[in-house]
Amino acid sequence: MVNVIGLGYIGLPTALMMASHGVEIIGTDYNAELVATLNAGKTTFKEDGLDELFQDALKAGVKFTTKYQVTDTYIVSVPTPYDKFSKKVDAVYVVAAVKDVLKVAPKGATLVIESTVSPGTIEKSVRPVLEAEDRTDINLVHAPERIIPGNMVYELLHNNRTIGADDKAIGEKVKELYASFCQGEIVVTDIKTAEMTKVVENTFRAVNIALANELAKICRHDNMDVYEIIKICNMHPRVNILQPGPGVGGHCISVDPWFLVGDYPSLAKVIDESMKTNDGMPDFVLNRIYEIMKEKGMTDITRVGLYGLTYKENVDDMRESPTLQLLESQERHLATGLKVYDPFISKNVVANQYHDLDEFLAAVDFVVVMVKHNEIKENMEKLAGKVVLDCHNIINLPGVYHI
Ligand code: SAJ
Repeated sequence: MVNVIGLGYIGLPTALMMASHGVEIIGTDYNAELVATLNAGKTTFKEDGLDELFQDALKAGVKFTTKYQVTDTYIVSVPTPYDKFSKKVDAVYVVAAVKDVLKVAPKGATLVIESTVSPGTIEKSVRPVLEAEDRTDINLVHAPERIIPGNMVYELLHNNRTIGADDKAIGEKVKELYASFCQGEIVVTDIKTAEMTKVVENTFRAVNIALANELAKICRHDNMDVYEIIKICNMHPRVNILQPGPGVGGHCISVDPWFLVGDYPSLAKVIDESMKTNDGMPDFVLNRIYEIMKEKGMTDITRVGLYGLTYKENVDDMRESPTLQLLESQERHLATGLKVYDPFISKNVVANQYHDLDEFLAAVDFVVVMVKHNEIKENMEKLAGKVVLDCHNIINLPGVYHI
């Protein structure tokens, strides 16, 4: 039996996927409300294919509880926040989960950590816990998750995986467990390498997006079309530039690269600058709104609306969302009034928020497309006659502004 600790964005799909592939699974979370929701047969967030997977897993006997189980294998998938000032990873939840596991884990059990951590964190923060409790019999493994919100179920099945272990034989055993559902290649390596690869993957994407964002600024300055330029460059067989946007959100690409800056401040220069470039994009968009309003002779900020609140398209996840960052920046400039709408956010989370596309569009003259949800692509004609700032180059109407 495998006890999955932490039933959030990663732990829940992982637990369900393993259960539906014949692994006996008990999921544990300290949040009693979340456990009650799952036990009432409901999932806790929206994700393509998750509800179907949940039903399969229930049929296969998956269970949810707040209690840690006595078993031979644990998978820890709890969040790893970072300290905004030092930029270092804060392994507090991982350490707390490990301590709780140690209270019940039998001798020789395997403890797999899926949570993203910076290189050396397991050595510095987790191993000392085992040593202090005299539990060096526990086998430590790091199997960083790699799935993308919006396509989690597919990616869990198909992505290649990395398993880092002290002991190759234990690594191979864990590989077998993941191979129960994972159709990708599974590489076994050491723990620190596994930690580093995960952070580097997200850093690669962050630096690439930062390049696209910087190109967008250069092109804006000299009146060139950044999208046309990136499209042509990407026709080169060895060039693959990502897309500029209104900022980088989510809990990974906008966070993990900071771990390297926090741990290696004098070495991680390109990464540091890239992160600052991406973090500066919501302000850049705010400034574009100002410029366009001036050009159009508009003065009423309450006639300007932001389309999209989530950190990316077609998900309901708002963590580190560029729109929230832009609104915060507006507030910091002692301004208010921007209207907001997102089809995926039914609760009121910000001021002046709308819950119906038509009502939202009726209330504004200027629409800023912050997120490229399918909804706006399918209703593009409704933007005709409005001033539009399209931060993703998806609106095919005359006179549209870009970042
Ligand atoms: N973005 C751009 N331009 C682009 C692509 C993305 O501005 O060309 C923005 C998005 O709008 C979004 C942010 O970047 O705000 C991040 O979105 P994303 O879809 O690129 O990635 P995440 O954060 O949802 O998921 C990433 C994935 N990592 C990589 O692709 C290297 C995923 O595989 C990881 O599992 C996940 O981070 C994680 O948990 O680490």
